[in-house]
Amino acid sequence: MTEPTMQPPLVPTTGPDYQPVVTLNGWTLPWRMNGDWKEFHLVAEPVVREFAPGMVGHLWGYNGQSPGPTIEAVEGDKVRLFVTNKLPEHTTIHWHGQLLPNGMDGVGGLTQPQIPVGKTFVYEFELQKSGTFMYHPHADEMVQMAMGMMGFFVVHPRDPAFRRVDRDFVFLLAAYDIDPGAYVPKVAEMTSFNMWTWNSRVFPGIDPLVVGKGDKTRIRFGNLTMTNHPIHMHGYDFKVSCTDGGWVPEAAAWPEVTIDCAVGQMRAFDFVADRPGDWAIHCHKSHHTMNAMGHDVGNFIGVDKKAFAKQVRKLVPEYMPMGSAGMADMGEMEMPLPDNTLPMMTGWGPFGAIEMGGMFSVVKVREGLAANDYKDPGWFNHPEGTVAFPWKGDEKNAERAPSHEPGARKVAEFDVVKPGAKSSH
Ligand SMILES: [Cu+2]
Repeated sequence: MTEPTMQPPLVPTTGPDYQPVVTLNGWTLPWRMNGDWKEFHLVAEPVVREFAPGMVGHLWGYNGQSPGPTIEAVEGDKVRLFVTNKLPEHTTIHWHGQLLPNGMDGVGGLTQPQIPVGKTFVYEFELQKSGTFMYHPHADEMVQMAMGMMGFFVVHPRDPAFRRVDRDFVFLLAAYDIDPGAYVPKVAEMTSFNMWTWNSRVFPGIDPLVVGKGDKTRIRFGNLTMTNHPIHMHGYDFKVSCTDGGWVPEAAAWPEVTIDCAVGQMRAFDFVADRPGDWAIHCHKSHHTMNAMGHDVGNFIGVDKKAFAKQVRKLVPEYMPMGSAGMADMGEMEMPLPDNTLPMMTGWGPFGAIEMGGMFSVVKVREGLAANDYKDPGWFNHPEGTVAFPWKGDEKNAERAPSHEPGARKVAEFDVVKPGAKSSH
C-alpha cells in the first residue's frame, strides 16, 4: 500500500458475515483460503509514511505502510500468517491479546528463534475468541516499535448478530520524535516526542470518522506509545464495550465521554450516532494535540515587547514578537518552515483556524449516508440559530455570527509580514 488515505472496508466473501472495520488512513490485509486455513502474508520492511501533507517519516512497517494493514478474521478461524523479514535486522511478531500455543506467541529468544533478515516464518493458530487485538514485534522491541512497527487485529464474532454495529473504526496510537528537517525517529526517546499520531498520521492528516445519522458506531484503539492517552469525544456519551481482554458484558458496559488508554492497552466504545454535527475527537492531553513544538519556550503573556521588537528589528528585520497575548496567533500563522516538519498548531475549519495538531480528528455525523459510504461530506451545515454568536449588546462585537463558508479565513495580523512569505500547506 502506498496511499495514506483510508481504503474501503474489505467485505467478507467467504465464511460468516460481519461488518468489516475501517482503518483510519489505512487498509485491511487481503487473505486467501487454503483448505480450511485463512492465510495472510505480512512483509516487515522500511517504509515512507506521510504524517500529514508537508512531512514524511522514514519508518519501519509492514506491506508498505506504518502501521501495517489491519488483519480481520472470524472467531474459530484457523489462521496461517506468513511473516517475511525485509528489515536490516531480525524481527518477530507477537499477537497481542490472542490465546494461542506458547510457541506462536512471537517472543524472540523465549518462544522462537528470531526471524533472520531475508527469511520467512509461519505462525499458525486457531482464533479462540472475538475481540480487539493488535500485533507488533517482540524483537529489538524498543527500536522496532519506535520505528512504527504495529498493526490492528480484529476478530469478528462467529454469530453475525453479536454486538454488531454499522460502522467500526480502528486506529493505533504511536509517538515519534523527529527533529524538523530530519526523517528518521529518534528511537531512544522516552518522553519528549513531537509527533503524537493515530495510525502514524497527525491532524490535519487524519481522516474524519464519517457516520450516518442513527448508525450504531464503534471506535477501537490501542496504545503503543510511552504514555497514556485519555481519548475524548464530543457530542455524545458512549459505553466502553471491549478491551483487549474481551467484551465487556452489555449490562456492565460503563458510560464515559473520555476513556483513558494506558500503554499496551486497547479500548473500544459504542454509541448510536443520533446527533448530527462535526464532533471533535481527540486525546485530552493538550500537548498531544500539537505538532512539532519546543518545550523550552518562555511565557510572554502580559509582556509589552514593542520597544524590544524595535531594537531587534535593527538586526533582524523580519523579527515577529509573538506570545504576549497567548499563542493563538500561531494557529493562523502561515510562514516558511524548515524542511519536513509541521506547524505546532494548524488546520482550518469553516470558522477559522482550528489551532490543533497531533491526535485530533472529527466525527462527522450526517443524515442520509449510504451504508459503507466513508467519503468526507465536508463541513456541517448548522441549522439556523444553532451557532454561538457575538452578543449584540457588546458594541465592539456587534457584527453577526460569521458565515461558515469554507475559505472565509481571517487574515493573520503581524507586526511585520515577511516579504515573500508563502504558505506551504
Ligand atoms: Cu495523548
